[in-house]
Amino acid sequence: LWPNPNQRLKRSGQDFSCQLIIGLENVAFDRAKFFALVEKACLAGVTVVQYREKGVERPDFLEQLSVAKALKEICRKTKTLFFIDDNVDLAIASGADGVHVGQDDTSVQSIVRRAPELFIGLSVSTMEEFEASREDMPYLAYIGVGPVFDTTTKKDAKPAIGLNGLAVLKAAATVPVIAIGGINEKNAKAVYQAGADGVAAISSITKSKNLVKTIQQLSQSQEE
Ligand code: TZP
Ligand code: MG
Repeated sequence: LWPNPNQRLKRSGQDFSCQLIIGLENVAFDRAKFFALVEKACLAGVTVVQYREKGVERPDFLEQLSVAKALKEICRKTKTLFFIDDNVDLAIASGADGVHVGQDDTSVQSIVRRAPELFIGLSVSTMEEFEASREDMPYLAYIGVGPVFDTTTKKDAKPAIGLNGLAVLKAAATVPVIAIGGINEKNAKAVYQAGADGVAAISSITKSKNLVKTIQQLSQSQEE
């Protein structure tokens, strides 16, 4: 598995700090709204778009591929990183920059073997999961840590870990920590104060009434 291309890319200074996670179900399958929202969010300063289809009504692979290719084009134009949730085939086929996986998805090691050029993000909810993923760390662009707060968006979300849980995982982490779960304009500051290097959000962005302001607040970093 060595040398590690992800580490090489990581050193080129990519910014994973403000991630919009979105699928068609998050905008009630309104495609016009979906693409307009993503483009506006990219222009407003989102640094990563992660395409994630989870619902029972989710489009089939070919339809997801056409959506993903259109998203990739928006991201290319706006210099935004483009990730796919879970699906390594879709990430490869759409020319994505990265793939985000959970603890029960395709293993990090197998992604590195198959598509060494992809950035990889991994969800970590507990210290136990962190310990179990230690050997993956050198291959990761970031870990997604949470849910920090209660979320209604992910039906099978694990229990919220709170700001303390986030701080504990940040203290152990050797890669950027991207906080997720119930993060919004109001609590983002506390999330950064607890040690997050960045945030990922679905509802606070997709339901925002003022995208520019929301993304400004989600992007605030520790130096403020
Ligand atoms: N993983 C952990 S919580 C979550 C995911 C995908 C959902 C985040 O959605 P929201 O609306 O930002 O709480
Ligand atoms: Mg997953």
